[in-house]
Amino acid sequence: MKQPDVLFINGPNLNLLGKREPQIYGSGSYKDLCAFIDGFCGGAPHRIFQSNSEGDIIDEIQAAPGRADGIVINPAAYTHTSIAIADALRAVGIPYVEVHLTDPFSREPYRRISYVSDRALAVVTGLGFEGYRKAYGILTDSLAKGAARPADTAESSEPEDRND
Ligand code: CA2
Repeated sequence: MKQPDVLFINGPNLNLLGKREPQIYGSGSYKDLCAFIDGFCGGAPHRIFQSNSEGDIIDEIQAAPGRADGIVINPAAYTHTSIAIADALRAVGIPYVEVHLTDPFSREPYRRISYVSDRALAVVTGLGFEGYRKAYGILTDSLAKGAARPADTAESSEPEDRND
């Protein structure tokens, strides 16, 4: 069977990993995280995307149908604020797993809400980099068992690049 193509999305400030607050987020850099992801994906197709901009993350999610079979997303602080990112994930209908380096739900009260959790296949928290491997395993196992893929959820074949 074809190996699933997985899109990893990392939200704002994760590019600072290793440079600030190592006591919270660990000492590994963002480059180290990308190398870790590349390592456990082996030869399987994947793409890693990071942005500090909510709109760019939404554009990446909207571009995913036809390119990715599943998404592993750490929306970072947008987890707790962005109905727009949650709407984009819901709109494209691609299976996704939410991952966090820390356990935001046991931190400050303002981190206890996630707008993306309710539709996630799973939410992986508190495992540092290892959480990405766990999230990838959950996602790929679920895809192998037939979790909905973009083609399965598409309701029409209307042109996609119109703005009207
Ligand atoms: O634990 C996680 O993965 C978070 O998604 C990280 C977010 C935070 O807002 C969420 O509540 C939980 C913050 C990412 C910022 O990463 C930094 C890394 C180094 C230095 C400063 C921030």
